[in-house]
Amino acid sequence: MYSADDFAQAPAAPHPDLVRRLHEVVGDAGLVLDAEAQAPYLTDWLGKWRGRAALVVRPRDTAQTAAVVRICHESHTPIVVQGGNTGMSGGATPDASGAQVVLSLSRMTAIRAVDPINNTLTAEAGVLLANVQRSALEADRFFPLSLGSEGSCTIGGNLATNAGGIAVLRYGNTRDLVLGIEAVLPDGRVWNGLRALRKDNTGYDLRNLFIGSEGTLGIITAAVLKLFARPLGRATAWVGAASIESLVGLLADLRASAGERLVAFEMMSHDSLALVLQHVVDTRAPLEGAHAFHALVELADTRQDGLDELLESALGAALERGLANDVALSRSEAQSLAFWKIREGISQAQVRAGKAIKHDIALPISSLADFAHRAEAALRALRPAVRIVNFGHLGDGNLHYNVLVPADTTPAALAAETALLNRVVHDLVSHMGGSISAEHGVGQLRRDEMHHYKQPLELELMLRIKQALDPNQLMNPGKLL
Ligand code: FAD
Ligand code: 2HG
Ligand code: ZN
Repeated sequence: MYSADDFAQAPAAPHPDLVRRLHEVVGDAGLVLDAEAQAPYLTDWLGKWRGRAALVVRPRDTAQTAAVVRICHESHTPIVVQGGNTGMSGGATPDASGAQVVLSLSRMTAIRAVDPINNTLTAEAGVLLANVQRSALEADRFFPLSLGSEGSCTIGGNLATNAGGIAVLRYGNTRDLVLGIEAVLPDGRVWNGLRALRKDNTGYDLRNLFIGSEGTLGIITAAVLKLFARPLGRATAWVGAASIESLVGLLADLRASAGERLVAFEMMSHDSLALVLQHVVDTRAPLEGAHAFHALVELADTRQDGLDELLESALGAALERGLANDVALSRSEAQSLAFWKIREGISQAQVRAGKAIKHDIALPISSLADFAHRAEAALRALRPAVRIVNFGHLGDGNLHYNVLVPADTTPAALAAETALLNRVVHDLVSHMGGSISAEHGVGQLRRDEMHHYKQPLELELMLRIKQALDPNQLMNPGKLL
């Protein structure tokens, strides 16, 4: 993480020969040289990381991307790939050297094909996730990946981070939603793996190497995505509960009674809800009274019949068993949207309330309550007044167990506090068999911790793969490994 002092304001001076050669490939429209125009590419959406770039290149298609990468390969110029720049781990921000080229996929926005019989859609990497969803709906199909950032993140970024989101318990992570990819390798060759097959056992799964590799092995330029039946019925409810244990019990009951129709089970603590109500306009508490924890639950099906009744009777049983203390069933689309606005407002509320030390952890669902108790006890032993913002995708075992510190905390104090609290939370996660990065990736944020929490053998194998694909270390250096 750079401090403001490390960040020189003057733009880097790229080698004129590099500029000339790249200009020959992408033209005026594909080069961003001006310091002001470059600025948004040089920091992340939180302003947490800042860097400089030799220049920003925006190729229009795969051929241009390949030509740009070839030039960078020949001139030993490192590349930072960028999609929508909504990542949470600093993976898309260049370093402070000014030697790196930022390669933005933002002009590669074509939907190449939609095949409703094969249930597939082929999109270029720069297509916004919301546009992939829309194109699927236009073909009377459904693409289920859904994140708070879906209006700004790209499908290439989703693939590169193996993004999760709110429907993982039903449809899986991004990795589970892809059949094939096209990628430009670090030497500029194009691998066409755009197969639209649900069965293909012809050796190592190269596609899955690139998915989740955060721009360190190559550039994903297009993908064949899986489509699903379009859900026409939805039932949404807000649940107040006394504990995470109760919500985990409710989740198990709903999975048993609703099966595949349970598509989302999101959790937030009382403090997370309070933060949204205080900082996000047009939000109000869905339930009267104070509840220690809340869940936003959604069922969906290709037909509406019986869905409301199913949710109502399952939640009625939960109230009787004490798994829920109060319930609000959504009676309209507007009410469902109001519930989701609260859930999706937590990131924004944290930004407005201070600085968040973020933890994006995964554990077996059965361990989540125990983890939350132990983590809180350990944090409070060090910092009795600590502000914990505990929320996340309970349905798939992923908590955003964040800690808020005041906005005026100095960078040095924040760095020290982050190191201390990360160690407390991540040691516990590791001890309990969990992951320190469930869905946001490693980037710069977790890179140094990888040595502590990843098995040496796993790290060694990852380094060997990196060496095999990118021997000159030109793809996103300083990230992930
Ligand atoms: P970027 O931020 O541009 O890049 C992310 C990483 O991928 C970088 O390492 C970059 O180098 C690499 N990369 C980007 N494109 C390519 C490519 N074409 N080829 C190779 N490498 C590439 N994430 C979740 O998982 N779940 C959530 O619920 C979620 N909610 C969010 C809510 C908000 C409000 C915000 C701001 C973010 C949220 N995120 C969430 C994080 C973020 O949106 C995801 O990580 C997303 O997948 C990043 O996509 P992007 O296009 O913005 O990628
Ligand atoms: C979410 O689930 C995102 O809302 C963001 O993954 C989490 O702000 C965060 O820490
Ligand atoms: Zn999340």
